[in-house]
Amino acid sequence: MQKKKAGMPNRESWETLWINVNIATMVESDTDYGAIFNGALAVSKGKIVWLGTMDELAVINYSSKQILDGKGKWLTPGLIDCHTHIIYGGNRANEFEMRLQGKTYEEIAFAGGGILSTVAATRSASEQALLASAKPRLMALHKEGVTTVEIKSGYGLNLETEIKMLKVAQLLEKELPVTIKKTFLGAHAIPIEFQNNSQGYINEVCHNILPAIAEYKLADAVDVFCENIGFTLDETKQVFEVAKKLNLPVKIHAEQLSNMKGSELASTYNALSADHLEHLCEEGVKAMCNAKMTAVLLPGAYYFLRETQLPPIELFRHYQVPIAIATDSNPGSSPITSIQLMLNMACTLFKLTPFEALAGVTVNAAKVLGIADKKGKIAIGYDADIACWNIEQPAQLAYQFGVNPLTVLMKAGQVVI
Ligand code: DI6
Ligand code: FE
Repeated sequence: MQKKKAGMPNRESWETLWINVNIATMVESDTDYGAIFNGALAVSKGKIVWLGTMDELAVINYSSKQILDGKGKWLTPGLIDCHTHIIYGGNRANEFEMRLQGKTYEEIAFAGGGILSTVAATRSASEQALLASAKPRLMALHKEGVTTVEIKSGYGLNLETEIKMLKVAQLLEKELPVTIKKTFLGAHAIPIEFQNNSQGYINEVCHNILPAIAEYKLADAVDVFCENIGFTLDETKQVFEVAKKLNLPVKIHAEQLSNMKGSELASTYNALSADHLEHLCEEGVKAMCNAKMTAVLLPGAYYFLRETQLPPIELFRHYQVPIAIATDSNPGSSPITSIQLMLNMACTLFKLTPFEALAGVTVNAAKVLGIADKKGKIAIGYDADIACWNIEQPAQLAYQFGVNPLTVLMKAGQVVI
């Protein structure tokens, strides 16, 4: 440690300094948004190294290579979409039309459409074709301030195609300045070759596909679609047991269409999150609270499937289960690539406050991805993934939809938009 000589404070030397900004730090505090008004923020080597008010900055001896004058705009953490399925072949506009004529999502799935039709299109698509169709989806999210995205596999349902999907996810990270977290969702549907033999497919997932994915280090987490059109509790448990042995954290698609108690099962594996949750009961909320899980709510799927059963928001608040919000971007139940629309829908459809909605795509979304120690907040030592918005108050991010107020996006300390 260098000693400070009296009267000669050390000179701080920074790479980039934001000045004249209001900052929604999203650091837990009694103040909404953890706001710093008329603030400044310094970045070096991809990290946030200083933040405070302009008055505090005025008494510091500093230099900065680059100065960005925010002129009163707002900074938030770069947004995090913690639940997506953006890599897939084809589209399901025909099923959308069928649903408008009265068929339900479940009926279409039981008749061999739904996820399985996307599986067929994904199996026959080349790696390059999947990359080319996923990139504009990721770009659409990125242009709205997203700097971290979780992407699930699950439209391959065999080793070859699950690997292909996860490799495309890896490639996307090289194409755009977005951190990608990859989730293996092999237990998404029962593939045609295992029709009426779900246990046979679960054996394949547990003994062949998942161990290989883990060996190739292609996944950061393991997800299961626990549902009447997906997998039973017992089948889910078998997959979680293997994930546990392989040291991979788990999460679950649960209680979307029915209450199968998937969230409670997931809580016994200290799952990162349970996602959807429209049909979750109080016991499930308590179990999630005890296991410190996060609830991921997906208003896009609720909207697109014209669901009417609301997730138990009041219970999440009561038991202090953190709430994350994500697009669930996928071809069947949420063909949506707008995180800003999700902020709006989280408030209009689920009655979250604009603050809760923003926490859902920052601090709480980071928890879901196991990166809460470096992303999702504006705090010293955190990654300098920062969005600058042309708004007068943070509630505008959820209030309006259609005009994109993003003016600058910084990823790991570099201005990328
Ligand atoms: N729940 C969902 O919302 C997506 N997968 C899942 O398990 C929907 C997948 C699809 O319909 O293609
Ligand atoms: Fe999903």
